[in-house]
Amino acid sequence: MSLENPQRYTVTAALIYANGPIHIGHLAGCYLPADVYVRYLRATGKDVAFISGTDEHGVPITIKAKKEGVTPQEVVDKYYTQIKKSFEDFGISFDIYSRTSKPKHHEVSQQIFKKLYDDGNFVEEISEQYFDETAGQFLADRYIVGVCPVCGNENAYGDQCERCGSTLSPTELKEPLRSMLSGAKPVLKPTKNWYLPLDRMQPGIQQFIDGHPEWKTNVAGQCRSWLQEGLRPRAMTRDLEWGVKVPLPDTEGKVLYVWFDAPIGYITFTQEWAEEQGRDWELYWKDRDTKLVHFIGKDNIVFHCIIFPAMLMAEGTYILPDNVPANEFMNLEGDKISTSRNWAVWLHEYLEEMPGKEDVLRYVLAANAPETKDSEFTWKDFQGRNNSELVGVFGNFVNRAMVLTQKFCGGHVPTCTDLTDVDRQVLDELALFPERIGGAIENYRFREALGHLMDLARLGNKYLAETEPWKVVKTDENRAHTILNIALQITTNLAIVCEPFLPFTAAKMRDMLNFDAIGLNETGWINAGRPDILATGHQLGEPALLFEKLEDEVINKQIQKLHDAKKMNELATKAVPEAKPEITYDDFAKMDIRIGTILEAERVPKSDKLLKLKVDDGHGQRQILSGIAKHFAPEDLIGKQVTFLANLAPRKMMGLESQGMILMAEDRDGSLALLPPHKPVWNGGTVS
Ligand code: B3M
Ligand code: ZN
Repeated sequence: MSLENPQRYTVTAALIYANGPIHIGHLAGCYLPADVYVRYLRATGKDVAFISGTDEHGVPITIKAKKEGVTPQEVVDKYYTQIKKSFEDFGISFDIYSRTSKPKHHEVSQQIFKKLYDDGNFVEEISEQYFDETAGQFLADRYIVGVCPVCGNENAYGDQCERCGSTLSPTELKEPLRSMLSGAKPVLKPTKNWYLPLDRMQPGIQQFIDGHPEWKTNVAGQCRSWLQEGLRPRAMTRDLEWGVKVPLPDTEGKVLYVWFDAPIGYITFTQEWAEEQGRDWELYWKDRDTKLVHFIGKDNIVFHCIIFPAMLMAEGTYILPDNVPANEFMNLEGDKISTSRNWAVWLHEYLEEMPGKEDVLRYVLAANAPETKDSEFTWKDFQGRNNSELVGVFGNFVNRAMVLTQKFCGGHVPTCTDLTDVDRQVLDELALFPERIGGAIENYRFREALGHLMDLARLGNKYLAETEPWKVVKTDENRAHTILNIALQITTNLAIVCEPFLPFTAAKMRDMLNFDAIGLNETGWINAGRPDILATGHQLGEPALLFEKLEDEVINKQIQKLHDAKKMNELATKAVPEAKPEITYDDFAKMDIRIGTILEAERVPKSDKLLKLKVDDGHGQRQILSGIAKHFAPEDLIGKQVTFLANLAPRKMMGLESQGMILMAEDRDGSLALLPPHKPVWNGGTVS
């Protein structure tokens, strides 16, 4: 069962591998909902530790390093810095953002491993693992390449075939096997590792999961199917160089399994933060009244719902997660987000190209969050939501309330007298919103919460449209003042309850409403719902525009950019053509290759491919037909020196004779380039 009304929270967001930048899928799946949740908790006065950082161990890091020809440490240093900055700039309000390569983390992970070991929680087992004798090391699954038993792909990895998507283990791969490190054939060699006997621990884990019927169905479903299949022992150590060293004698070349040390990162970072803050970290991990919540993407469910809790249970002194509200995936413009195919909207690029629009992205991602099933981001939807919802509804209401007050009341909160039925109805409605929004957030229904938030802005718009203070002011000033007072109270409420979702906008609104003067800050949720937060006479700040319309041009540029990136990526993977069979010098010498100058060029009528060229070949002019009309405008060719094959037998095309062939280089994208000599030479000059 979930804790009733806890006052202390430890909220974690997945430790992403420090091997690449953050994209919108990461935000929508994990970091944004976590941040909304935490901001809401803080606003309601709860004690929260919001913990995250980068996962800097594991094979994904070493693979990236190998690809880029740098050390793993260089990879993680680069991406840690970049990722941390993007999160900060986007307003993800971690209390600490640390990294698992820190010595402190190695110590904490080793301590916990040692305790589990000393208490007899591991099973030692010798197994046969693939070893690369040339490189002198055991091979991680990813480093073994062989033939896929399912589809026959000759380049399947030991953990997965990328052609057919099958999940594999290295021993399932068919011959010939090779090591990605040296190309050598791996051999099986016995090695000792320490296993967490999840099979024996299953009853306890089952009880823990059964105790949480309130978990999201996508999460509960995955847990159920793992348990139904029956848990198997899992090795908590690996034969690798990069990682946290195993704290036992004679374990040279062994490190902790990355999924053992990474979640312990949450604990290490809490300790780090608590030390900085002069707090007691144990309250956040060992006090039964603390609620522990892990935000993750769906690919990490088993690790957070089964394996990490099993580790904590074995350790014995820790609390277990109260909830793991994992999201599904977000797709982009009809296709899966893919780092390797560069099909993504990268956060650091968005922040640079759309300055000041952090909240627009926060809004659109939250509105489309993949809470129960995969969802979709498109730039057109982004534009539509910005223009019709943020500008048209939210911004419009706030702006009208502010500008009208400026105009009719000199920027002071006017007096509220004699409420009408319409006023009372609106205020009664208003009072319900904070709980509606907060309740949805507490239950991890962020889309719903955002919907309520917009309904509050709609309520404000409707109220102004019905009461028309700009007309009423001409005949009944007191009445107009009452209406504006109420509109301002709604605006003030919006400023408070929008903060978890739209923190940048909320800050602007706090300035506009001059919250400082009344001691209201972002933790003022307790006031939300009240119709009298702003006292009569309170001086407002300057109205500012909260959102601006997005033109087609801006959006089309983003769409084009995506498609360009995809194309570049496809080209980068296009192979250089295979070599042709060998020839002799005599074969080569038969060709009479020469330099000439193009004197005339024109399209051949009725042909979209052919150009008719007149070439000065030193002896006179010759006519050459060339299939390059799609690549060059005729006028651009005139006067250019080119290389041509002079002794090609004449051919007829479209009724015209061609005497020779212009030589061209083909670029990766299929475009053509002429081959002029590097300095002008005489026409008829030979090439050999
Ligand atoms: N680094 C996997 C990932 O980046 C892994 C998460 C660890 S959370 C403790 O998706
Ligand atoms: Zn396959």
